Amino acid sequence: MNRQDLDAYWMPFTGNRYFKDHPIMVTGSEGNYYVGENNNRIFDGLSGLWCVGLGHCRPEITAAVSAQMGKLDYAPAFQVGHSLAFDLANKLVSLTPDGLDRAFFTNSGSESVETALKMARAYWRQKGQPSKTRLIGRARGYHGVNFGGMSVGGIGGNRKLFGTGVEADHLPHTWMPEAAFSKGQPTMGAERANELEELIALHDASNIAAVIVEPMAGSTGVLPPPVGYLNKLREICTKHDILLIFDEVICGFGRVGAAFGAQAFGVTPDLMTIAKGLTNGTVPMGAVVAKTEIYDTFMAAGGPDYMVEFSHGYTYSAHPVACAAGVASLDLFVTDNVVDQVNGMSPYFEACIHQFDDHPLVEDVRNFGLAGALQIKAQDGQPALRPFKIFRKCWENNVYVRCGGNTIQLAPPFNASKAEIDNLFNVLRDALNSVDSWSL
Ligand code: PXG
Ligand code: PLP
Repeated sequence: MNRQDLDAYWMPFTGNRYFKDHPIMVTGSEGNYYVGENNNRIFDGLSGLWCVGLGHCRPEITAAVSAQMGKLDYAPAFQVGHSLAFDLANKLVSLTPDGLDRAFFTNSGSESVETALKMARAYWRQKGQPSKTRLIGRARGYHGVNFGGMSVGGIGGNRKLFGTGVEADHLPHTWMPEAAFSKGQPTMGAERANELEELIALHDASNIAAVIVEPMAGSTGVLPPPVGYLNKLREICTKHDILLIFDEVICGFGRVGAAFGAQAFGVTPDLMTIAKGLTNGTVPMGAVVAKTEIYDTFMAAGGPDYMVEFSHGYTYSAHPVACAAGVASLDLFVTDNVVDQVNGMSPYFEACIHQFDDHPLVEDVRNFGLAGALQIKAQDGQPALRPFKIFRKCWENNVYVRCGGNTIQLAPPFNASKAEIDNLFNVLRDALNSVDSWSL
């Protein structure tokens, strides 16, 4: 493409100026690989943006989506149903923890977060406790980019340009230098959950609607929860009648070696937000799964039966094509035995990633399930520079890894072989070793 043909598209979360001077493009995808412009095959070391865990262009999903396009391309989301939406909800709640049995569909993780936050506030209002409106997130939490999610999120760079959002407080993050190079969950840091008691002392539980956290923070650099941390959050929320929301957008559908983070870490939230793996990334879709009691509260307070109980929804909620992709993806999640795949490969992945523990440019290595991150030492006071260069170097060598802040993040497809994992880490090591001899 000519340089000027790249101008019109304002790319998301991208350094547009560097990109358009040094574009990298994909032309196709198959299995665990992208096809590059020279017909080269590029290993997908982050499963897209954490969403294509089942691998690309799975024929079962392609067939379901193609057939759906020719059969029912759109259905009004409000006041009209189609059977795939109900099928998908049933399959979804068969995977979520017992008691989380009501699914509300959205089109992305960000929309799922907005939906869950609104559900939480409205729930308390319907229960006759309208002062319970405050929302609590966590430093280094990522909950998408819309106003609510941005506000409960704990990433300065995603907030500082955008002015006042939704009022929110933040728990401290769980990263501790003393726990660097932990394998899997750190054994220290659970006490940071007690900060929730401090926020409750400050605001009073009668003013707090919900706490939202990722079970394992993903995009801020793979931060597995310290052992016991989520249990403490659960106990405190239960004690004070505060809803606990797990943002499972990355953890969901196998990445952490269970259907959801809730099962992997043995803690059940009141609401969970999901997206990404729900359709294996193929068609945009998300969902909020709520406890039955939350749904029942809305129904009981809803007035006459024909009245809308929850004034919320999207034109494309439960879009038929997305539902077709979702049903096919959840079927593959089961028939591929994704949970076994991930638990089978994660010890090898852990051993490989921790071979970087003594690398001079690496200041922490974190992993859980088939997710991992290398925290890279800053260069010239620029924490994101080396990771960006490493990403570009790996790409040149036909491996896609993600740079985010001061980290390199890895989330290979669930069926990645040992040879593919070896190649991923070999290319990454070469990039780390040569990164300082190369300037942008
Ligand atoms: N919550 C969590 C926990 C997420 O990881 C969202 C909400 C928002 O989802 P949408 O679909 O609106 O993007 C996410 C998304 C990265 C990366 O590089 C991570 C995400 C998105 C893009 C890049 O790690 N997570
Ligand atoms: N803006 C306008 C003018 C609309 O009419 C609508 C939906 O009807 C929206 C925004 C919201 O769009 P969506 O339902 O796709 O989120």
